Amino acid sequence: MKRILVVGAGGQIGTELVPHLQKNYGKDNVIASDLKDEMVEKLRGFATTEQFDALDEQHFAEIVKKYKIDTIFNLVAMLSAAGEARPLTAWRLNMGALLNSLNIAKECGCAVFTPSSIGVFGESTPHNMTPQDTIMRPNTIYGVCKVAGELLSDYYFTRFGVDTRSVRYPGIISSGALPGGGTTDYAVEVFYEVLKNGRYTCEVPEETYMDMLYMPDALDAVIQLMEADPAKLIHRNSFNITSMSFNPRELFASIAKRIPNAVFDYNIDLVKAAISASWPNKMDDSCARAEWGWNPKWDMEAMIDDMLAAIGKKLGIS
Ligand code: AKB
Repeated sequence: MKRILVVGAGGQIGTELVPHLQKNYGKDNVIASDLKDEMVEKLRGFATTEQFDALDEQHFAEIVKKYKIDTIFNLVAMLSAAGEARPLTAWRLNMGALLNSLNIAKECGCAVFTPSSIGVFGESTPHNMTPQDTIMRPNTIYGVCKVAGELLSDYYFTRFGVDTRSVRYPGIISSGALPGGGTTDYAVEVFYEVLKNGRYTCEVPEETYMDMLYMPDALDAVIQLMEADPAKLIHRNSFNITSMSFNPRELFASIAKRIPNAVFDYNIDLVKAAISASWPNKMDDSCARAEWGWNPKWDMEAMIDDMLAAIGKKLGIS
């Protein structure tokens, strides 16, 4: 990976992945793109930036050729809860951006990284120590797109030799850009709300376990996987990865140890409740560990300390 294009770079992952890639591969070798004006404006502050619609294959291909790109990071996605409000738009966006990435990669000889998600799993999947290879029958459009995307990416690898690789991200917790439209967003929102207002109302039921990952581990995973020796990869699309699993009650109890006056209550969103109940409680990520050395560093307690410090600073509170 020497010449990198990050598509959909203005979101939660992209705004931190771009600087991380710049640090590892050089500032001039990373191009950040997005469709929305405000995202492009934000990216312009620290990266070479292009504005285009990932659904416009011709424009997308022109950018890949213009910068002699050899690796595409396709981060374009409508997330799980937002997708349920607009399923057809979610399908067109999520699958269209992936299909264009794969076709352009085939034409231009690029590698492709597209995040998959715990959203590939559903009610019939084993919920505890969810295996790498197991039942994938999601009941969200987001999950349907991610399962189709994994299959399509493997197909482009076996049929056309495109170097496609991916991880199944759990909820990603970060202090940079906010996530939007996801079921796991509560685990980020809570930090802003308790620091600003001293309270948080959660839309996910208090006993629902989900896997989570702190952003520094999520970023390391991308580089480790993309740099991994292809001969060692038994799987490609996509690897289970996780570093912590908790439910809202446990997370809030740990935050309350640091902020004793914080108040937590619940106003359950039925869509998020159904989605979160269908996802794993905890995944088995041993294949990622064995095949490319996945070894996350952050647990829940360390993550909470870091998030409170980072967001407190951002809000000018501490
Ligand atoms: C979501 O909640 O939709 C995402 C995900 C787990 O893929 N954060």
